[in-house]
Parts: sequence; C-alpha cells; structure tokens
Amino acid sequence: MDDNKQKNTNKILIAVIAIFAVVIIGLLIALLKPDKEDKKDNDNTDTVTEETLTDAKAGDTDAQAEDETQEDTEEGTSNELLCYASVTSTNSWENNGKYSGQLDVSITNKTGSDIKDWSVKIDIGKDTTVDSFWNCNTSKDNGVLTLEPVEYNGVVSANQTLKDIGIIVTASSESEFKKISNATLYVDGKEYELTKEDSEEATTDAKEETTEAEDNSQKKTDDNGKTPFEVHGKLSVNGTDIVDKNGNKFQLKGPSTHGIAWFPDYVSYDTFKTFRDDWGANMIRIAMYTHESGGYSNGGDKEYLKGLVDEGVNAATDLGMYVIVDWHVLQEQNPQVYKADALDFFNEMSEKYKDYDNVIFEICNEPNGNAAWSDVKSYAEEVIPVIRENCPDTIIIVGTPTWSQDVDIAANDPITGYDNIMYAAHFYASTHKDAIRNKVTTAIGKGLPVFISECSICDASGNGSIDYNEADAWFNLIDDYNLSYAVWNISNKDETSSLISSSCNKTSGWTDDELSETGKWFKNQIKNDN
Ligand code: IDC
Repeated sequence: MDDNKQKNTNKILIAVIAIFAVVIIGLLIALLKPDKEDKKDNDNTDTVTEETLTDAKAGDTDAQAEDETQEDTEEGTSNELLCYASVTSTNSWENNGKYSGQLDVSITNKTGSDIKDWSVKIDIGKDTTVDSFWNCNTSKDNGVLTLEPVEYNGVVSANQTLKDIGIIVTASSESEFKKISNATLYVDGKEYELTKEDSEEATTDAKEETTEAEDNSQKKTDDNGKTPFEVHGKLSVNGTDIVDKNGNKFQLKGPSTHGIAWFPDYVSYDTFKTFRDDWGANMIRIAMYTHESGGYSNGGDKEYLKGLVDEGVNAATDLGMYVIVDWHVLQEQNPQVYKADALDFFNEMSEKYKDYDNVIFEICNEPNGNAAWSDVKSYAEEVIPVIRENCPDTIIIVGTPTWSQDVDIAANDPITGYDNIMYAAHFYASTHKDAIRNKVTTAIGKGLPVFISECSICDASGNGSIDYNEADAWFNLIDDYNLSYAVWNISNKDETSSLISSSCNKTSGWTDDELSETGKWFKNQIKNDN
C-alpha cells in the first residue's frame, strides 16, 4: 500500500514537471521568435490595409491617421496603401431607443495621378437608416450603402485626400452602429486599393511633386519675399479708407468662396495660395450661407460649418492673407431672423480669432426684401458689441438694404460709438450700373467707409452675360476711391460668376485655360490693381 502510494506520488510529480517544462519551452520559443506583427507589416498587404483603416476608424483624428500613414511611407514598405477610403465616427448619441451617429468618409489618393469616377461602399446593415448626407449622393442595397460624388467632387486629385463627405445614420443599437467600420473604394465600378508595389513609378512622381509644392509654399508674394500680412499688419479704418499698420492707404482684393457647405474643397491652403501667388490676391472671403438649403441656421451642421470656417481662416493666416468671415444672409432677407444664432456665432468667432489680426467680420451679407436700414442697424448694434468684447478694433463690415446697395441710406444714419466699421456695397455689373455707383459715391461723399465685399461682372443672378463696359466703369470707381473688393465666387459651378471653368475639377493651380471668362477677367484685374 505504502509502495503504491509512493509510486503514485512519483507519477504525479513527473507529470507536473513535464507540464512545467512544456510551458517554459513554449514561452521561450514565443520570446525568441521575430515579432509576428512587425513581419506582417513588411510583407502582408492586407495587414497594412486593415491597420491603416482600423486606425482611422478607431476615432483617430485625420492628422493622427495621416501621421501613421506617413510612418508607413518612411518605412518604405512596398505594400503601403496609396489609395483607399476610410470611415470614421466623429460623434454618436442615443436616439429614442436607437443609436445615431455621424460618419465622416475620406478618400486618400497618394498616387501621382487623379482618381475619377469614385464610389465608396460601406456595409451599414439592413436595419440602419441614413438620415442625412453631405457632399455625396447615397443609395442603399441590401445593407450596403454606396456613396457617389456630387457635381463638384468627382475627382480626387493626385496626392490629395478628399474629405468633408459625411452621413448621419441611425442603427438599432449602439453595437450595430459600432459595427460600421469598413469603407471600400471603387473606381469605375471596380474595387480599388492601390499599393506602393502596384505603383512604384506613380509614387516617385508623387514624391517629386510634393517636394516641389513644399518648396513653393515658402515663396511669398512681394519682391521682398514677404506676405501681405507681414508687410501691412493690422488694418484699420481712417475716414473712408482702410489703412495699414503704417497708416498708409490699403486696398484689400481677392475672391469670395461660394457657399462653403456646397463647395468645401475650395476652402483650402492650395486654393488660397493660387489666388495669392498667381492672381495677386491679398484677401479671401469665406461665405457661409445662413438660410439656403440647410444653411447654418436652417438645419445645417453647425459644427461642420464652423470647422470649414476654421480651415479657411487658418489657411489664409498661414499664407499671410486677410480673411473675411461672412455671415451670408440672403433668402431669409432680414438679419433679425437668425439674430440669436448670429450673436452666438460672432461671440465664438471673435473669441477664437481675437489674436488673429488678419481677420475681418462681415455680419450680414445682403439684407433684402422688407428689411429696412433700421432693422439692419439695430441688428448691427447688438452684434457689434459682442464682437468688440473680444476684438476691440477688428474691422466689421455691415450689409445694407436692397442686397447691399443702399449705402446712401446708411450714410444718412450711420452706426455711432464704434471705430473700424465699414458698410457693404455689392454689384453685378450687368444689372447694377450708374444708379448704384451714384449711391456709392454719395455715401463716400458723406464720409461713409464703403467696402465692395461682393461683386461680379455678370447679372445679379450670378449668371447671364458679362457686361465688360459696366465692369470697367465699376473698376474706374474702385480705383478712384481705392475701394477694397471681394469677387464672387470660387467654384466651377456652371454659372457665369464662377471663376473656374465648369469643365475643370482642379481646386488649385489653374492655368488660364482652366478659368471661366469671368475668372480670366478678374485674374487680370486683381493682378494689375496696385
Ligand atoms: C448665388 C450663387 C448661386 C446660388 C445662389 C443661392 O451664385 O450659385 O444658387 O446664390 O441663392 C448675391 C448673393 C450670392 C448669390 C449671388 C448671385 O450674395 O449669394 O449667389 N448674388 O445671385 N447677391 C447678388 C448676387
């Protein structure tokens, strides 16, 4: 009995030691083996693909995602993804027992050539609905959502990432929502993910172009190699003139964006840089519609729109350009309609940009309809003090009734108690002629500082034919009084006032052939105004 017991104890001991030995050997093998993930990074395309996408999906910011992609590039893996779509959830919330969230989609194209006819497929699940979408068209088939370009973003240019495409969806639960994480890029209807190996040559070209672009960005606009802001600094209003930091008369000139919600791709450093370097512009106006088609106060995505304004202000600032933030009152007619939002907006903007001496605020683009000067004036008298809390002397442009034509009426009853206030006069040369020019000269004669914060040479619809004679008459007046002006509009929309030809999808670096007739005329005008 004792012997047997001893034998059993020995067997158990041997078994325990054997198990121990196996575990230790296993651990040693695991430790000595080369890192599996590292290895995969070097020789497995799918792993890099998944990681790149998962990182972006996990809620990384674009900048982080780009940094990580950049690291991949520096490692020089031949399977690095050059072309792909990704989807990121930026915001999500409970919604009456369901779960909703915003998904931002981007398409990265790090190859040396443009991508055309893109579409992106995202498996959102059969029960998930799409509540809204922007900068894309959507269709759903069996749980798979297809996003397709709208009129102005069908091309992803070489070495660019197409952003600002978004959807809001509602899923049956949070976990269903969280499953949405995969976006697949299609080009010409075929699944498309290009790796470096696929495109060794394209990558070389792309790199050369990037280096060239970087070199160029150092190029400044004037002969001394300085930006407009470096030369002229903070501006102010003296009598009816804008003067620079040295007290010299100064003229602001440059283009206005179209509605940024509709043409967000032109709110960019490269776009503005082309206007600075090729056109001689020293200013950009950023137009944010408040009412039209989901405008800021009419169902628009406020955070998204403020983000675009911020991109624009920062791009202009980096380029040493002046920038107008325009609260684009139009269809609602009377700025009083969305005054509460305007007060919040300008409170936030003036706080955010209080140290930006290149920023100008335009508080109501074009009052019209029944909006009288008394309505506009009392609106301005509420908005101006809110801005002044943060920005004691920033230039503020106030719109005038009748689509910013009635500067003569404002001149009879100007806003008092504040410096650096200007008044908007707008013209479209085929429609607005001597009668409106007379209003401008009358107002200036009465000491009112006038800013032509929007103009074009076609008719008031933004379309129709160009009137070159009236355009010249307007620019004679602008030259006589050294008036500052912003030109409507930076887009390739098929209408006369668009500065870019409707057949051109580039968002910067246009040749003259890629400009519209209006674009060519204004490029020449802006370049030659000194
Ligand atoms: C026009 C745009 C056009 C857009 C329309 C929306 O050119 O593409 O569909 O607005 O209402 C203005 C306005 C400006 C107008 C422009 C031309 O400030 O927003 O843009 N215009 O109609 N005042 C006079 C003319």
